[in-house]
Amino acid sequence: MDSEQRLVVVSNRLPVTIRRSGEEWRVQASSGGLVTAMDPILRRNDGIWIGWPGDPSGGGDPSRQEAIDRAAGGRRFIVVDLPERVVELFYEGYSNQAIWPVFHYFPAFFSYDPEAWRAYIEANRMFHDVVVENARAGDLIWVHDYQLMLLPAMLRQSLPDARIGFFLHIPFPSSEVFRLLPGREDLLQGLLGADLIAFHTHAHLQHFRSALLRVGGVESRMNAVESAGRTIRLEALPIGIAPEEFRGMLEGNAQTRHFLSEYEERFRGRRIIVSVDRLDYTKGIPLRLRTFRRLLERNADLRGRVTLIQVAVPSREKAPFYAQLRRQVNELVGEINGEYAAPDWTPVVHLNRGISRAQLVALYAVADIGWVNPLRDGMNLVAKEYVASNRGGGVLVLSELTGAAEEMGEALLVNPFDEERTAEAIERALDMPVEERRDRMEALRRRVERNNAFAWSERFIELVGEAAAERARRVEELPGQASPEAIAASYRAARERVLCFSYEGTLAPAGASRRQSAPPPGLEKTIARLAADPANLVALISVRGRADLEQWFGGIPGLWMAAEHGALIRPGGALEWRAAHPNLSTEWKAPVMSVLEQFADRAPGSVIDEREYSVAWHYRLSDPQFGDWLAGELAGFLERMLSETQVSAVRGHKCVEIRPLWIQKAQFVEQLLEERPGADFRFALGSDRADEDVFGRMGPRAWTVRVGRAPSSARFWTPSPDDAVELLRRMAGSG
Ligand code: GDG
Repeated sequence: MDSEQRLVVVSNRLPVTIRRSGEEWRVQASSGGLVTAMDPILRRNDGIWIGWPGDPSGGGDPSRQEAIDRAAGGRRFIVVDLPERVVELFYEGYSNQAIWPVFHYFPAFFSYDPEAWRAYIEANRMFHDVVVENARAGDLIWVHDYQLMLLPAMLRQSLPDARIGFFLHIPFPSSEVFRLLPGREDLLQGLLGADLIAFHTHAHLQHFRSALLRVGGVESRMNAVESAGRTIRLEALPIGIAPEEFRGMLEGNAQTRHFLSEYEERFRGRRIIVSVDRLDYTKGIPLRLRTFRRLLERNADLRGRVTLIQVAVPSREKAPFYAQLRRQVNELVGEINGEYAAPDWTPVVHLNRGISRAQLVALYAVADIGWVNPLRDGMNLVAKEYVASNRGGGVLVLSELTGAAEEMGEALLVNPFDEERTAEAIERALDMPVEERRDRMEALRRRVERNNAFAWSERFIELVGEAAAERARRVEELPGQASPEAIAASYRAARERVLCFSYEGTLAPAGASRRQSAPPPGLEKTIARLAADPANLVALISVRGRADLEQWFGGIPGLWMAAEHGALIRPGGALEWRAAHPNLSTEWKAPVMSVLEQFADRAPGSVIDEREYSVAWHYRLSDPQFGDWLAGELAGFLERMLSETQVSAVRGHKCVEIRPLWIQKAQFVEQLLEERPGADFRFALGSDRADEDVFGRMGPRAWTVRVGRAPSSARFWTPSPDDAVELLRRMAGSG
């Protein structure tokens, strides 16, 4: 990052816990994957970190900030004070009892309380307020994790130009599971406020895209999605660690070296297996213990020779299931040790507490096996830390249900639910020849070093920068918002006018049937008023057939109408319709209809709309993913089938249109302009790709307005068909 760009990290927890102890404030570093990854980056980037300090009771005491600043050592921490009730409902409630279990595929552990959902919104709002208060122009705001999924959109509202990135540290589940969550649409919309949304793996990213489509109805591309006129970049960016810290501690830290020699001495002649986790039901601790018991059961020779050292840091102790897990783990450890321990050997050394970093690194270094067993994990940093601390002789046994497994193929990958084969993998690791161990470890080590935390964060920051710059460029290219006053004033001042409106999606809803796209109340009257002014030439272009247009607008004298995209035209003042082209062959329709019928049968909810010169297949109500896939198949099939004809199949929004090549809206517009060559007010309203031609033909000084904000050759935009109708009303009222 260059020097004037400041990094603002926002996460639920600050990397420190601050508690009052008598008159004093105690500041203690906290552990966990996010802290491990972000702390070195913050130190490098001279940034600020905004988060909750882990204690609800400190708000308003200035001495607290002093204590934090003293402990921060050059970093800047800014506190979000969350009231106790909010912490309970937002953090322990919706975050940890709804999102956490659902995102980790534990729907049975999921519970929902509407009160907790409201607190989640409230807490995100509180984070928003603190960020907005502290943000400076040019900051890059990096929002972390599942507790703050609404924050990007809240920030986008208040800071429309801010550069915002979001990283999800936990898995994003299949849309089938994601949809269990009440609040799911809001979570998706919340994320879409960012410039970049990143996940650990491509699988998580694909699940997110599928949730966007199936839950949010939002289509996306492989690495981008459009929302509210912005392009949001999507990426898979596996997090790394700072490997040199581990090596540095092993080489130069006196404490670490002290523990190392102590452990080497204590476990001499024994093989060591190490595992380190937060005590969480996703980490697979009971399954590991059962597997270890099985290992001892079937290998009498390992008894007395292998020790499992298990560090399980207590976590979320107030939440249900965690106390139960703790009991279960203690019981299993008791059973195994009770059954197999000898006076000079304890099979499982279980530490139900955090240990110092120096101890941790020394343990990693002495361990013959690092055993990482989660039932689901976004990434898992312990696997990488074990590799970074290993001296070449160890073996990593890694659950394939972690994000880390995607990058760590040289580990022995296991399915933790399959106790038998996992036990076999441990046996294999224990027996593995030293060369193989070294080769595998070396390949892993190289990758852990290369894909480190700095490379990860630099890439993230770079991508947010790119995406934000692209957004800024597009904002400049986007049409400006239409001002009804300015348009009405220009209308009033003009002597002769041409007004041309597309219909579906512009003045009325786009629908597959006549009923769905019936005109909104009052539209006919407004158009009639405009058409009644002899200075005006007013025209309407629709997808629908002539009968519908006749019925809706046929009574308006002087109105020009084009049906079926311009295939049939009724000039102003005429009573008859005429085809826009002499070549009226419709022989192609019968074979096309029979193909369409087959496709419609395959996609429940889809409908065929047959008109005189064109046909469309709509699948708005069908399964979106299947519908899109089938539309691709259909368009491809028809393209081959119609290759020798003057007819083409075009994919539109949730539909495939089949129509002769000679049908073009722009020709109709040409005709209108020829009718009124002296018009000093030209106005066009449209909303889809075909309308771009219309805007182009109207000329550079015309009032061209697109409904919906998106890149367009129109000069202006207006939000919805209702606003477009309102615009016409303003003109009609000012003539
Ligand atoms: C989330 C995602 C993702 C653990 N015990 C001690 C200790 N630790 C440190 C480890 C490691 C960190 O805590 C745990 O990180 P994980 O990645 O294993 O797991 P989560 O906390 O669940 O993290 C995870 C991560 O975010 C990052 O994106 O990988 O999938 O769930 O750094 O070393 N540190 C010390 N003493 C301990 O007793 N000092």
